[in-house]
Amino acid sequence: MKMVIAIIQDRDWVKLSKGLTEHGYGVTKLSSTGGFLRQGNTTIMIGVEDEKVEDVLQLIRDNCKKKEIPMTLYPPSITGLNMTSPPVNVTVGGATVFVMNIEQFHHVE
Ligand code: 2BA
Ligand code: 2BA
Repeated sequence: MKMVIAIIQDRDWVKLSKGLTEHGYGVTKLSSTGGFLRQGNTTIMIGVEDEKVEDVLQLIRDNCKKKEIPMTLYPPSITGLNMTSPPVNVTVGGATVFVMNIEQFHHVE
């Protein structure tokens, strides 16, 4: 058995959890914070049989693609000026994934 731990963007959680549960996987979500940007992200834990790891990774790839979103870097609230800089495309998304061996799994009734 493996434990897949993935750090994903908050915005990808709803779609990914839907995909995982529809495929019969158990998943637990933790609210987390990235140490570099110090912004919220989402950490998920998925306990799966070894042979299902690749399927889980594919669901993560399908639902956590990197994407370019337009962002205004210097809004008036920061510059204090009554003008907005043109939006620039910023790349966000993807996932950071760890796969760990699990020695034992118990579901206590
Ligand atoms: P939940 O995901 O909210 O699941 C609550 C209950 O719903 C589960 O109870 C199970 O009976 C059912 N369930 C969950 N996912 C399902 C699915 N894909 N298809 C059909 N039924 C599903 P428990 O199995 O006792 O799990 C309690 C909580 O433990 C879960 O809350 C989840 O947070 C965590 N969990 C369970 N299995 C997990 C796993 N393999 N990996 C990570 N977390 C798991
Ligand atoms: P990513 O590498 O895609 O990482 C996204 C988030 O995944 C990270 O958020 C962190 O919460 C988690 N993460 C990444 N690598 C990890 C690891 N080895 N162990 C545990 N957690 C890990 P942030 O820390 O806020 O980082 C956001 C983005 O900033 C990163 O995207 C990366 O592009 C950049 N970055 C992070 N640390 C950096 C550093 N020391 N120097 C330069 N750029 C950095």
